[in-house]
Amino acid sequence: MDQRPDWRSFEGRRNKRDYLSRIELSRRGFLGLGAAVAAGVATGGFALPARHLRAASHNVPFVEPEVRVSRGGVLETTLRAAVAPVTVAGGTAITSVYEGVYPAPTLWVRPGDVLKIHLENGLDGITNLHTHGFHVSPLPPSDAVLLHIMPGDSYDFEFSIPKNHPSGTFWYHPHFHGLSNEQVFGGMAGAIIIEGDLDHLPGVAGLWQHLLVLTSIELGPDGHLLPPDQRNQANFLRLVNGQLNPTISIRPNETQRWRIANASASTFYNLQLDGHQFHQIAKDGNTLAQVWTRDQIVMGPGERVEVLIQGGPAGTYALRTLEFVMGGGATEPDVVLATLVSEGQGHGSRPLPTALMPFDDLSKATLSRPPRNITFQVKPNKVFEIDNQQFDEDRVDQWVQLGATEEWVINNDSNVWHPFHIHINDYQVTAVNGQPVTAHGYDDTTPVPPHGSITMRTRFLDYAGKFVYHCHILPHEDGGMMGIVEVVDPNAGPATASQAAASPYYCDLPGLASKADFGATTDRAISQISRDV
Ligand SMILES: [Cu+2]
Repeated sequence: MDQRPDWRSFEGRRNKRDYLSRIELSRRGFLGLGAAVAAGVATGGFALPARHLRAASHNVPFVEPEVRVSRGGVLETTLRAAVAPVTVAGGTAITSVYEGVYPAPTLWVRPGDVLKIHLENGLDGITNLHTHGFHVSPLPPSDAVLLHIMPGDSYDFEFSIPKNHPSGTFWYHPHFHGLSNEQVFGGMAGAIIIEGDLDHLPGVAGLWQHLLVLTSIELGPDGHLLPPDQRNQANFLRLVNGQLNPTISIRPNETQRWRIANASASTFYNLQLDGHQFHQIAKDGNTLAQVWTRDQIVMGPGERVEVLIQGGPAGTYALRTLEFVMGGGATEPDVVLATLVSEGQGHGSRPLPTALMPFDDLSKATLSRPPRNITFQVKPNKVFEIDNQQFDEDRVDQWVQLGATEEWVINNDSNVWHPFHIHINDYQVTAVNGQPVTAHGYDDTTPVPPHGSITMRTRFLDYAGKFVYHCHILPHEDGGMMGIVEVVDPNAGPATASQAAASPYYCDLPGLASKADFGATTDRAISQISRDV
């Protein structure tokens, strides 16, 4: 009954058959793997001279990950995490992936759907799963990143996506503290598309879409990840859907919608499409209030943007990431990510949308308490901290009352960029380095400048429980730059408190050191939980 993708989304010069052939193409790529693996092994595996290949690859047709679509309000699927030979940049890598593909399959759902994921851990390390950008429960079996899914075990996640959930581009990846970087860097990352309001807006509906999953990786001659101490960020292969510099085609004047996800573990991009502008319509799965046209877009790890591209005159254009100074002596290099070829019969140009979707402006909202200050710190010997503490899964760093409207100032007390990310509830950036800014919409991930700050406002709506906020450069996160927020429902009766106590999340309440922060109602709820523990 429920036929998705909604083919109306793919009207224009292509139709359902074209779309299916596109999936078929990626399937063929998958089926062709066997031969590629054999060849890779026979020739000693993978030997990618990074910079060399960057220039060498031409006319690689752009492919997109396999799509798994919900039917009748449910998407039930298995994600098996295991080390497998996969096609990366046209060669064979042997790395940790989901479902034997790099990047992972795209999950396509709608607001109100239930997403059921049977996660099998075929790795030799602990793993779990995070739905980045989802506003869903942080309690098991939902977006519970404090879960430990042991090697050989499996787990059935179930994400109930609210009916009023924003539509847009999201992604999933493992989140087990200490192994997040290795697993994501290896290739465990995939996109999630929530189809909804945005897809029906005039000027957006019916556009041909492309998904660009940006990842980076560094492989040794044997096709395995280089050991961490041998990696050099400047040499990472910067891939689009696992491909090195694929070719995307467009017609002159045609408008396409590109969903771009930075699913890399630690790479910043400074995107530019030569000869074109980005007409941005969404950020982090949130539709902007109006189209934001710009020449370059900086994207830290974890961020997503959706942009409209209007095909330029016939010709070839580079989608590149420009040099970006990370700080601390590190610089991201200028690399061509993909090539846009504008060719064929000119397309009747379509007007760009102007107004998109209003958002709930929190800049004048009444706050439930004084602002919180959170500070990212880098200490000697690669010790990464927030507020002078490394992550501890048994400690709650911020207690929040369910329904509260809060302002958080995220300070960066170091000389490198750190992308801030918080789970479950998105936020509105209201100031950068103390200077007020007018937001275009909500974020879930925002780069915090070196020795600077961002100020954001957020509402802790709908879901009580523990979740995390952290730097999304995953080596920093694994190094300790993460904290736990616990949202407590002040109206939770004894039954709820007792359920909470039965959850492993509540079995180890920390000392109530920051108790002074709480209002009386929150105190009461905490004391109920404590008694049950
Ligand atoms: Cu960081």
